[in-house]
Amino acid sequence: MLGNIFRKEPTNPKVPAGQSVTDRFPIMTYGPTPRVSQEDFELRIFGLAKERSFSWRDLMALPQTDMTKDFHCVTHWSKMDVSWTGVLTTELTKHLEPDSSATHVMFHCYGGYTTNLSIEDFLAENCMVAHKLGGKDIAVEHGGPVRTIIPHLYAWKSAKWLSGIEFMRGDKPGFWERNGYHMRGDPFKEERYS
Ligand SMILES: Nc1nc2c(c(=O)[nH]1)N[C@H]1C(S)=C(S)[C@@H](COP(=O)(O)O)O[C@H]1N2
Ligand SMILES: [Mo]
Repeated sequence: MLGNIFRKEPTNPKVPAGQSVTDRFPIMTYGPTPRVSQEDFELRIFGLAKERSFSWRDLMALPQTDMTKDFHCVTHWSKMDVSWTGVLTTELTKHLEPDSSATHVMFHCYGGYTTNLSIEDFLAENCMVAHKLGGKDIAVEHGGPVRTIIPHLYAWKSAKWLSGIEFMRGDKPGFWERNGYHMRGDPFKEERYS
């Protein structure tokens, strides 16, 4: 049919421009995979907030949330409907005392990876410190025991092997942001590189 030559494929509005959906769950890790047991895991809160730390048990004692969200990697793949369980950042922050001057956070990871977020993005709906993927402990390759999930931004903001949350005054680039990635990374605005 002639009309079809110019007709665009129907597009799913949940898939951002420039992304292709995959049914696999690729593993995207820069450098070696850090191995941390649940027993040794510690999440340290520092910078412009009262210093404290959460053990695995501390984290499990907080209210838990299940959510299913799409996962968009800047390297052009998206995995739809991934199910995570963990503690919402809004819930976690009820137990923190950030200084009113804090405007951004840096996620720190076992192995040295970092990534930055504004406080608004950190506390956005559905942002989570996650420990279950599809109802099971997150496999080490996917960031277990504990990673963040920031579903409204590209997946490099979803830090695997989380070890710390630093509250900061002003923004500072994390690992990929220092290497040319966008400071914010909204997939629906294609904020891939700066
Ligand atoms: N600590 C750490 N976190 C990380 C990364 C990494 O290399 N190290 N890669 C990021 C990138 S680019 C993506 S796409 C997602 C990939 O998560 P996955 O390996 O579970 O698919 O993790 C993000 N978090
Ligand atoms: Mo990525």
